[in-house]
Amino acid sequence: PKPNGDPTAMLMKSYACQRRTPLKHYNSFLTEALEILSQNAEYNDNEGRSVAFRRAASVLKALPRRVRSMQDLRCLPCLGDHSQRVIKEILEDGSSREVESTRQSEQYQAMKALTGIFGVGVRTADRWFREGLRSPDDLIRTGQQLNREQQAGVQYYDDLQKPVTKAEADVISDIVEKAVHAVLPGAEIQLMGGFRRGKEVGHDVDFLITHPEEGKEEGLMPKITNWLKEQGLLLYQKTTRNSYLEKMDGPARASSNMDRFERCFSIFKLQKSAVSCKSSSTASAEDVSTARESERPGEHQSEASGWRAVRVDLVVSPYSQFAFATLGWTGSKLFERELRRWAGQEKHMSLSSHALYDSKQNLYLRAKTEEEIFAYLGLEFIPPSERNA
Ligand code: TTP
Ligand code: MN
Ligand code: MN
Ligand code: MN
Repeated sequence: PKPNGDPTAMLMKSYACQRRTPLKHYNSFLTEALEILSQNAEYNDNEGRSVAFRRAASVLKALPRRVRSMQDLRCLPCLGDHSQRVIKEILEDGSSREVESTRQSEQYQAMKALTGIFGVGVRTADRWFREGLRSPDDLIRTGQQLNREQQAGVQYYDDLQKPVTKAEADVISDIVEKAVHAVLPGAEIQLMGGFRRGKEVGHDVDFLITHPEEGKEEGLMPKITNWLKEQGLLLYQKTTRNSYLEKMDGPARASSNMDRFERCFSIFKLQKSAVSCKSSSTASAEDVSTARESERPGEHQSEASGWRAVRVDLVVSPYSQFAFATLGWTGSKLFERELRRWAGQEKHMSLSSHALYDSKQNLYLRAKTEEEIFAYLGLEFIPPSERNA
């Protein structure tokens, strides 16, 4: 091969926000393996290692072809020794022993099951794991103390494990639009997260809501949730109010990228008939007759009923912050993380879902569109469908 090697490899930029990453790519056989190691590092509270594996996987997602030999990886950024070892083993043997033993390990499987419960993070799951608990069943069996969120998480566990389809997301979009317009005509609603990036399934449905007249959006969330409750469409909701202007009150949670919008974590009750009508798919009658008996007492069995539970996130943003909120809520999570790292390390700017601050000029930069924000950051605009880093 020529010393210059593969021209596409030469062009691979090192920040994920500098690259186009489509949803479908050529290297899932490698990225799935690296993402298991990333996930496992997260379960072990090793964030640095977790991000390193995730960045390595992300580079492979951006390649225009399948990796066939280690030669194909020359000149690629973000591939550390450990990731390269794993890739080499998969290319040579078809699988990696480290990945397979992680996948099979009791800790990995239990942490996956426990953190898979709505309202349960790594810390809580790890404490339960060390107490010998392995699954939602174990929590019920041993009568663990659960908060309201976790109770809902256990109650609707099976439903919430099932991927949400685009057809279901579209039905929920119609419902959210109806709710929002009933309480605030003129408000704007935008589908966010994975579905905005073109995913066909997701773990939840995310919405961003605003109103072109600044201030009209204040106090909107309780009105929306009350309307939904009255219609019998909400199984669970927890609203946290906007705290963006209260930053100075308490100690800033420095490394947290949680934003401070008025927001609602909820679980919707979605009628299956509404979805089969809309997507005209073949469904229902047979599904109902094959419903299995409940294995967990007190848990909703979706197969036996005409509805399922779906996780929905609602966020309300003032119009002046809408572009930043849109960028911040589109994801992917790695893409967001890389945008912020780029802003800080390369541009001496600070990006959040609320604003972009320029430390050199000492001022906040205004933006009406995502395109303007990319331009401020000196980045080529990457459309949502290519932010699947
Ligand atoms: P998620 O809904 O968690 O992820 P997703 O939609 O990309 O994927 P999935 O299909 O599994 O649902 O988050 C959506 C975006 O919201 C994500 O890009 C990051 C952003 N976000 C915040 O800005 N603040 C938060 O506190 C959280 C949880 C997410
Ligand atoms: Mn290592
Ligand atoms: Mn989502
Ligand atoms: Mn979400």
